[in-house]
Amino acid sequence: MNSTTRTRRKRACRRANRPASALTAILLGTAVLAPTLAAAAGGVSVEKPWMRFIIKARPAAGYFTLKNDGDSAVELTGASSSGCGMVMLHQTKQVNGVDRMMMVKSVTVPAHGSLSFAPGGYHLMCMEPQNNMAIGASVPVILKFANGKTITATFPVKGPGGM
Ligand SMILES: [Cu+2]
Repeated sequence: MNSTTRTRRKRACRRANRPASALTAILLGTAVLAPTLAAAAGGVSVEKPWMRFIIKARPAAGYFTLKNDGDSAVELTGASSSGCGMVMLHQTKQVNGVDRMMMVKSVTVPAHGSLSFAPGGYHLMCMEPQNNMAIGASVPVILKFANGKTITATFPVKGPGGM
């Protein structure tokens, strides 16, 4: 990857992960009522997964809540998806009032705890949306943990506003 490509991706990435608008916040409220898609692996489950997709030329972002009902902490170390080309773990942080995205190597969910991947914070960065990434469709995402376990969850694909 040359530096021009990298810069372009970084910019696109920031756009794809803009903080939720007021409208999104309202829509997320209704999403709580949607059926929970969960796949347990050692007491760990994925709740309310979704992909925020804009257009194919821009990275999409994956959001969900990781719930750990187990007695020990779990460490998410990566993800992959047939809908994404490449998936990275990212975190958006506000620096001097500006949103900046950074790569994270892993994310730990404490025992009997949960962690949300949500607009403005942690997210899966789906670098190259594929043809199966379309609003109304779903893509499978495999979450990988430090203990060698994986969870495959179905992520419904929604537009920028969460619909
Ligand atoms: Cu990102």
